[in-house]
Amino acid sequence: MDQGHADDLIRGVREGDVPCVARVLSMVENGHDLAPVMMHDLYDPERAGLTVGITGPPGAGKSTLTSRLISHWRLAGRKVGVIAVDPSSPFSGGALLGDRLRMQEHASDPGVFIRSMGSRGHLGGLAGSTRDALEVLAAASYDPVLVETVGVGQAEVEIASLADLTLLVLVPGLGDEVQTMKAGIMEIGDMIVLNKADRQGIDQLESAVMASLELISDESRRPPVIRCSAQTGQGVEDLTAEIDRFISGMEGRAEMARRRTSLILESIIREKGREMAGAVVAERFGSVDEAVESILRGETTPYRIGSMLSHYPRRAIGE
Ligand SMILES: Nc1nc2c(ncn2[C@@H]2O[C@H](COP(=O)(O)OP(=O)(O)OP(=O)(O)O)[C@@H](O)[C@H]2O)c(=O)[nH]1
Ligand SMILES: [Mg+2]
Repeated sequence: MDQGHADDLIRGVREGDVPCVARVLSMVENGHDLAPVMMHDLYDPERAGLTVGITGPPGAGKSTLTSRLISHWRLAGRKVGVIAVDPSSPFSGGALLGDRLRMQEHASDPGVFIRSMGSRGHLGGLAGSTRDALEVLAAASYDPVLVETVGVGQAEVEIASLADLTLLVLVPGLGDEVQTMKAGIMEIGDMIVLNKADRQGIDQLESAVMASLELISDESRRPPVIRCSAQTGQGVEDLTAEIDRFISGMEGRAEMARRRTSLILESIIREKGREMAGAVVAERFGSVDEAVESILRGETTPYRIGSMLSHYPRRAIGE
């Protein structure tokens, strides 16, 4: 593909042409040579669209909630994008089975674009592709773009946190749900959604969450907590109202543009840092495994390799 064709695709994305959007997403996912050029052209830090990350433990009702949110914004006449990310799945492109089921009612709506992304065994890559996919869909005027990640591991949280606003979905009966929160999970969400409010145990969950939030000493940094039932729809309006409030509460667009740009740049620095360091190790030793063998033979240490990386291409300590 040449630059001319890339320009056509970029124009297509800006016009909201669905096949073009799908094509560009595939290029991003597959690490096509022209992907960075396209992203460079499409990136607009002050874009109007909002991206919303939805994360939480398996089965918390994230997809059901996503489906509710889609309905809400469709009624308001907005085009909605959805990216479903499952790091444990090698599949991508088509919707994952469960998500397809849960969001079926929207599958034939031309105003809704749903895309699944799997890891293909490369977690860092997945965060990068999701980050870029959010920008592509926003450039195609999907607003909001929702990104659902399965699970609350570091990778999933990193991915959901790439969005402008992150919802952490919790449910009654997580056992000692506060366990996970102790691991700092309360700091993930800009908003905490207590889903399955139609179930027993919702009061206990709320008390536990509130107690953990009290550990955040700066009250203004405590995320709002909203009860809802994605199944019955109860409380979903409160959630969408809170989301609207969140957006207007940020000191205008400028703050959001700065926060987003900083997240994206940090993510690219992490990704490229890993890539560059990996390439240097590969150049010197052949592979990480061979570097390990070299260390075991007493030829070097992990620290000297580290020093080599920080001084590359200059000389490292002791060389
Ligand atoms: N009672 C009740 N059940 C719900 C509610 N929301 C979702 N469920 C049910 O919980 C189950 C899991 O819902 P999903 O929406 O697939 O949950 P998820 O978090 O997307 O699950 P994964 O993507 O597999 O992590 C389904 O059987 C839903 O019908 C709710 O508010 N109340
Ligand atoms: Mg799901």
